[in-house]
Amino acid sequence: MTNLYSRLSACFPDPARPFAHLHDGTVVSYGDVEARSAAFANTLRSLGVQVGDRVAVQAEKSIDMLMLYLGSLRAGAVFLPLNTAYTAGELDYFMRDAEPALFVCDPGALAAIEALAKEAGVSHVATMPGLAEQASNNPATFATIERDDDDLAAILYTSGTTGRSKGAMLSHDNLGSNAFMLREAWAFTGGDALLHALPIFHTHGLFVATNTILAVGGSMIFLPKLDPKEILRQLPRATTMMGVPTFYIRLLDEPGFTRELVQHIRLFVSGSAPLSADIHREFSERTGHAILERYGMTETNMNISNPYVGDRIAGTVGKPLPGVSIRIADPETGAAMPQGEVGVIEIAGPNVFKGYWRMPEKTEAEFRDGYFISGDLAFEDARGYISIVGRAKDLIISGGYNVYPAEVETAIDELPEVHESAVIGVPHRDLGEAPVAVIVPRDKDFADAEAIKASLVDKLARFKQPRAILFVDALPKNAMGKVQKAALREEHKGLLS
Ligand code: MCA
Ligand code: AMP
Repeated sequence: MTNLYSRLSACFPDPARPFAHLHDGTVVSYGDVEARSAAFANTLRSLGVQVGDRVAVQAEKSIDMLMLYLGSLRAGAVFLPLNTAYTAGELDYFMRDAEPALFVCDPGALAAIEALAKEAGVSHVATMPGLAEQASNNPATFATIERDDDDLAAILYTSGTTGRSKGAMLSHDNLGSNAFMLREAWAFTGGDALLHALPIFHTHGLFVATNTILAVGGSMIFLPKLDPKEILRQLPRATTMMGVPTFYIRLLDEPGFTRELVQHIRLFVSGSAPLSADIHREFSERTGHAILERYGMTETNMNISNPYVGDRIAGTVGKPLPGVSIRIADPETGAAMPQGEVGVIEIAGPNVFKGYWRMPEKTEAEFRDGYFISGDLAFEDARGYISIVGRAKDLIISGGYNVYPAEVETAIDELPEVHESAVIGVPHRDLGEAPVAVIVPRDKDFADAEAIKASLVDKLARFKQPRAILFVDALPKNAMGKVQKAALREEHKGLLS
């Protein structure tokens, strides 16, 4: 039994038990999960989606989208969720690269997506509500297709240092092994009610939160997005919550976020970006709860975590999770670093992905001795706790979304007004860090930041667009001609605070 859905559904409780409490008061039961996911699997079949075909989805968060995810697993298809912020130009790339058999979008985007799909050779486009309606007319039973451990369950795109996005191929066992391990590590039970305000097109909201709840037959309070006031209203019904650091920063800004409100909560989890030790402490002083910080990646799911029982140490991501092998390696040679010294985190285990979609050379380049090279720099202390101190990769994480400077620089450098540019991450209280562009214009008198911003609107998702644009005569470079980003980061570190 290796189809992820079969493994999860073996843990489902009585069909009458709730799986999701929706914003409008609707309760989705485990019986509904079984029936709706079957109906979506039948719908995929009726549209000609075959085992191994990609089902791409760019749609607002909804329970139907989750049921489509489960239906896709059951039909043996490969689920491919896409950030709702992606622009047409970005989607064009994903369509051509992934060649989905079906692209599912929001109704408002249908005309634009159909035009793109035609160009890219994608034969079927449907809207999420349209697909849901078709599902309502399809049988509510489906014999889940048997899959092997290594067969693909999902592809999630992650940007790359060279600017081209790579599709991380995740197998049924990559996702299954991680979900079943996490339920033990974080002591999830069928009595848990998880406050879910994360997007469901990324690992955190789709796999870490949802699969773990399904693996214990627990329930979710399923919210469309992060709305701190709504979180305050819903917290009394929850037992646990997962979020990126921005979630906790915004909750701390709410005067109504008090110790009394959360005294019954058993666990707050943070990940996807560094949680500052200050926020960890402030949260603990306000609520009495030590946030459990953990470390993961799209390519590997969850790797390292502070303990459920034991000290959760601010500024650390904890210890390797069960079954996950971590080494802190010399970035050049791969040799293990002595304790206390900084090296690159390398990861092996059943959680590690099957490679990048149709990029065997890139895949090979990112593995060493069977370990995936994360690009995150860290050290281990005498107690075995790991602290992440930086990144060997040029990556900015804004509110939990990854922004690769190379991609933004390419878009900026294409503009006729620009000679060259450097994009850096600058500290931002709410988002952790945010992109800032430092531009050398062709005409030294050009300094129209708004014009540059306007030119990027259609090219880059909003979260990738620079929060500030600076004009300079020249970029600082080393003897090799490489831009000294560290110097730029230091110079502009106070810009957004
Ligand atoms: C929205 N905007 C952003 C971001 N989100 N800009 C920069 N960074 C962002 N993360 C834009 C909006 O388009 C809007 O643009 C403007 O900022 C203000 O929006 P706001 O209302 O503040 O946004 P929001 O809706 O409140 O969203 C902020 C958010 C959200 C709650 C932090 O981005 C979020 O839910 N992030 C979670 C991401 C996540 O799940 N990451 C997990 C990746 P305008 O001004 O034009 O209107 S998985 C992962 O990393 C690994 C595997 C792991 O370890 O988990
Ligand atoms: P993604 O590609 O979206 O999966 O993002 C993965 C990256 O997020 C990692 O390589 C880290 O740089 C970062 N990340 C995730 N969790 C943490 C954390 N707890 N602390 C610091 N960085 C993190």
